Amino acid sequence: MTALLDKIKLPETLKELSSKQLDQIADEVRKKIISITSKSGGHLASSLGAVELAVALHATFDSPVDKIIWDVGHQSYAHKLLTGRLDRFNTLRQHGGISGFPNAAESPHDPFTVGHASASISQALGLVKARDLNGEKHSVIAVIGDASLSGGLAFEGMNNAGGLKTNLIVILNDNEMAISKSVGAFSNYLTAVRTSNFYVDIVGRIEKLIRHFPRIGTSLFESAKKLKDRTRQIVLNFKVDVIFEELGFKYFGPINGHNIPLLMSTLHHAKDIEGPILIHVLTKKGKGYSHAEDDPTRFHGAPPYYIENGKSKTNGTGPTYTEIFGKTMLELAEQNPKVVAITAAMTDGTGLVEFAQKFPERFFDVGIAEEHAVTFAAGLAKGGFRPYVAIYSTFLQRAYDQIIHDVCLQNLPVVFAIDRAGIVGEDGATHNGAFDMAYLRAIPNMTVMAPKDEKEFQSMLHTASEYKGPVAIRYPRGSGYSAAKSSGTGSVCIIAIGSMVYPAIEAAKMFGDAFVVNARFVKPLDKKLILESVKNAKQIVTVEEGTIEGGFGSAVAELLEDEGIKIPVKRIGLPDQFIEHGARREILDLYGLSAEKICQTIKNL
Ligand SMILES: Cc1ncc(C[n+]2csc(CCOP(=O)(O)OP(=O)(O)O)c2C)c(N)n1
Repeated sequence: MTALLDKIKLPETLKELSSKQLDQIADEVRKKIISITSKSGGHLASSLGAVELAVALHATFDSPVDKIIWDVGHQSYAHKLLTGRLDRFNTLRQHGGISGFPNAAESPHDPFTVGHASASISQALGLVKARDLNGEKHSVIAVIGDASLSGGLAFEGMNNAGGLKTNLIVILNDNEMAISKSVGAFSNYLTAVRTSNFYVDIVGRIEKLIRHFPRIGTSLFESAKKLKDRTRQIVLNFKVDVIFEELGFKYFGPINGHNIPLLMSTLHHAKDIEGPILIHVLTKKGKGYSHAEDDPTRFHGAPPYYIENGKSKTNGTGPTYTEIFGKTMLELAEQNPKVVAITAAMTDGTGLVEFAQKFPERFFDVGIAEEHAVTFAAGLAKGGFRPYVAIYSTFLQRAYDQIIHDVCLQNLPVVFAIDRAGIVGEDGATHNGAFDMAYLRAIPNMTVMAPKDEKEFQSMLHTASEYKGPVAIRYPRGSGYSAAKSSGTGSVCIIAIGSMVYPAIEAAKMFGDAFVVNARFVKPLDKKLILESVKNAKQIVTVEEGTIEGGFGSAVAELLEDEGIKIPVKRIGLPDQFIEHGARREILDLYGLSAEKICQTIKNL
């Protein structure tokens, strides 16, 4: 039921509500998030943890004049519900529906379209400086999770902000979790801050006091403020050094991130303070839905589920590429003591949970730090190890210079296991792995492969363990084909790569007069195979699940041009645009990458 939510004009009216009514709003928002994600799937646990924070922010600030930036943005469902998207929220993550992440095209309340971690502070600081230069006065707020704060970009932003000394509010939403447990020294440091019991107790008392008087008078508020400042001082002097103060931020916290009056009083206070501020709020991932509280990792990004018992509604298909990767890594590690695995805060997502348990010494979760992950792998390779760096295609974009400078220039045997290459589906534009073939094939020394099915994937992973230089293996989301067979004869030669080999085979069958070449390599191209295959063709068609600009098809066209072959080439791939969210199958069909559409394109030639 959304009795109150439905009635009021959002977000403006939130300011007129009593604290009891705001609690009711939070409750209704929470129920809505659970009811919709149980059908659509989505980022439930993080969003539930940020409900009160979103209510307090919108009840305090004037979005969209004041700018609220949610880091990553997977936790922004409450923000969406409070900023004009209640009616359409039932379309969450569906094609043409509400995006699962902040999206500037969707609402003026979303300053940026986002999905990658650790960018909010830099984005906010840019807006802050633009505000100052324009002579404007509004507030700019970045909300960043404890794990996202550990990304290098966040530190770069803080470093700059602390130096510039202008008004910026950073809210550290600390739930001690990334997708799984937060890792690293910074996470340990935050634990030390959190467990400064003396301060927490005092804050608890202030909370109680304020709760008692929802519309507190100035004097009470002022004394609470003084008390808090004094307490903070004690923490500073006797408990832990608050690192944020050293970085030029005024630090407030830690405070209970589920207490709306306390959040609001702190935010009001923050509005009037000069310079950069960091408010440290403690939240619980999955708050208010017991199954998500108990298993926040599974409910970080969950498929549709039954509300009553939290069980997933989707039946497992065949083994996913991710699972095959995890299983093959165990084999490789058993065979070769030099094999090590690296993930950037995605142990579950990349299929490395079992590896981490079986080979804890040879497993490294480096946090949300893709750049570091790659350069760290370079060091391990230099030291005689065979690192497999498992990173989703979209997040590997972060580490481009590290791939070039630290791995390829040194020609080190680092294996890049690039999961979610191609269309990811419901997560949309920020998460699609559209560019890896184009961006990797430009780098000297790099070998880029893509398997057509599970078997080939396994053998590529094995081959990579013996290879002398850097290797990238890109594979799509979901399950593979057990063993797709290339086939046929005809006047059209379809040269397909990876996930598109099987649809190409289907298309060739439908068309009748075509045959398929499984290219396997994006770089170097299997020149002999391709030249041999196109010898008698009247038309060449390339198919890839990646951008058409400079991708696999471009590589084939360049090869044919270099060899003086004049057969026309039609390249089928993702168009030169950011591809929106929707079910993977639906999006592939929409952009011409289903068997039917590939066949249609060939017919049209
Ligand atoms: C650059 C980048 N790497 C990895 C991810 C995948 N990812 C999405 S959310 C998340 C964890 C975020 O944790 P935190 O910032 O603490 O927020 P919480 O979900 O706990 O609220 C990760 C690793 C990402 N979005 N961006």
